[in-house]
Amino acid sequence: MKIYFAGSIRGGREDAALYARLIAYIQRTDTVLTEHIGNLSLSAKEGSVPRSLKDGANVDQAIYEEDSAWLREADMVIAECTTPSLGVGYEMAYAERFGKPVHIFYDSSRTRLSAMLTGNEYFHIHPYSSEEEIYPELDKILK
Ligand code: 6K6
Repeated sequence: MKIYFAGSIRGGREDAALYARLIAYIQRTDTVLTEHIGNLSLSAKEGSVPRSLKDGANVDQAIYEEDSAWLREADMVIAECTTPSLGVGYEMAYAERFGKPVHIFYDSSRTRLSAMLTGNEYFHIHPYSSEEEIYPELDKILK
């Protein structure tokens, strides 16, 4: 399957190492379209830009166009939502609009997820209290 993995960038990079571990786990069996989410050298201030972008291009517009095309191409969306992110919230709604299955993970001891996600039965919500709980859930989802 082609998986769109979503995680916070400008919302804060506190969980970037976790994103990298989850992406590596998913990549054992499936394709992750958004490997860069786990890039530890990418800061919330976004020092680097994708290599494919030419000088002078509107970087944010290119990010939006590339990511929304990947969302339409994906078979499934998996999001780690412990660090709140406007971009990830937008992606959840975009995926719903295009009928993509959406699995949302969050650490319930660190955050209360928005009611706009927990209150929408479309989304598959997976609260966890330790990282080890995530991997068996991923196994079930990716089967
Ligand atoms: C450079 C290198 C890697 O990434 C960059 C530039 N920034 C982005 N590149 C790709 N996707 C992005 C970038 N910034 C935000 N996104 C998308 O929005 C991702 O798919 C994330 O799931 C989500 C994060 O949103 P914010 O609001 O936390 O930035």
